[in-house]
Amino acid sequence: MNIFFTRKIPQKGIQLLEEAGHTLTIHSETLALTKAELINLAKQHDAVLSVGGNQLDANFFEQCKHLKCIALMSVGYDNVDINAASLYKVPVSNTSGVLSKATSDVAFLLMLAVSRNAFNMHKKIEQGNWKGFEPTADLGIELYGKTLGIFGLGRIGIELAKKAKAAYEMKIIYHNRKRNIETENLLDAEYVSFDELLKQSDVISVHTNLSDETKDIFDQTAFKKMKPSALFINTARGAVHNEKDLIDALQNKTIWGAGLDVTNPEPMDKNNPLLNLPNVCVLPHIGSATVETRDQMALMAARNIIAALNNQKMPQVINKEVYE
Ligand code: 8YV
Repeated sequence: MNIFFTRKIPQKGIQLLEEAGHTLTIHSETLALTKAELINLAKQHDAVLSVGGNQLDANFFEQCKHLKCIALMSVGYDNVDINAASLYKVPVSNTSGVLSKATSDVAFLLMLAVSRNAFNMHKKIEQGNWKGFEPTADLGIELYGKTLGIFGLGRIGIELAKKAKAAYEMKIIYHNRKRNIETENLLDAEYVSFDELLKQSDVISVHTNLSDETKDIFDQTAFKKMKPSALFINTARGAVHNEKDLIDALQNKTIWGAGLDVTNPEPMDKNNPLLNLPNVCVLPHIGSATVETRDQMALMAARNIIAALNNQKMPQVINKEVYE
């Protein structure tokens, strides 16, 4: 059958699909396709492997209800109208599980980098400003024994909590829509309200999905409730924090620093004021970007397509209701 890829994926995934006898069309340019271009291409194929934030809205599914499946090469699916996919009986799968370790590594990296202002220190040398030893300058904040507040304690948050406990004996608190006693017991974590998460955390790390409920939830009001020494880390989705309010909070020293692997929009403009603030580190959405993880993601997406094209249930299907 014919499969359309919205971007080039690691060879292992391509090979698996070719060995299964499918014909692949790969859009290998970095620039994302427009909605109309994607609909037009999807109409000529049996399945779509979607990488990156292509907006698959109700109109897409209405026009492409012939599709046997959509396989996302991501855990997040905020770019997909899942209700519309279900309405038109198109199964959609994601790659949940395989990227938790790599993404939590980036959250951990940002925590450390921001707590010691590593990226600005690099810039300091680059700009010729390292003049000598200054005992009271360039001081960071230590993480040992501090409180890590996780907003959205799922697979990625659990991996981060494990590292923070093992390396820094951090106390773990979390806020989710629902309490998860099993995870609490595993991590010795404490469930708190969103307000308490803001007030008690020395580091807040965001691992929630993006929804109407979580969009802009970290706004001026939220930042004002945080400690002036607090770090804000987001490796989930850029729209969970309000960028203008975050910039104000950093400029006014309402909070101490921020580490972002996600921005809104992506890519971020090179003149964005965040890039010139102290105690800030911004990365270009590299959470899952390791050779090992991207191979696993490509293989998982490919296996899901193979299942769907064999009229079997996709192992990582999101909208299970299509099979009922
Ligand atoms: C992906 C991600 O690299 O899985 C996710 O949700 O954000 C990243 O791992 C990105 O979405 C590309 O599809």
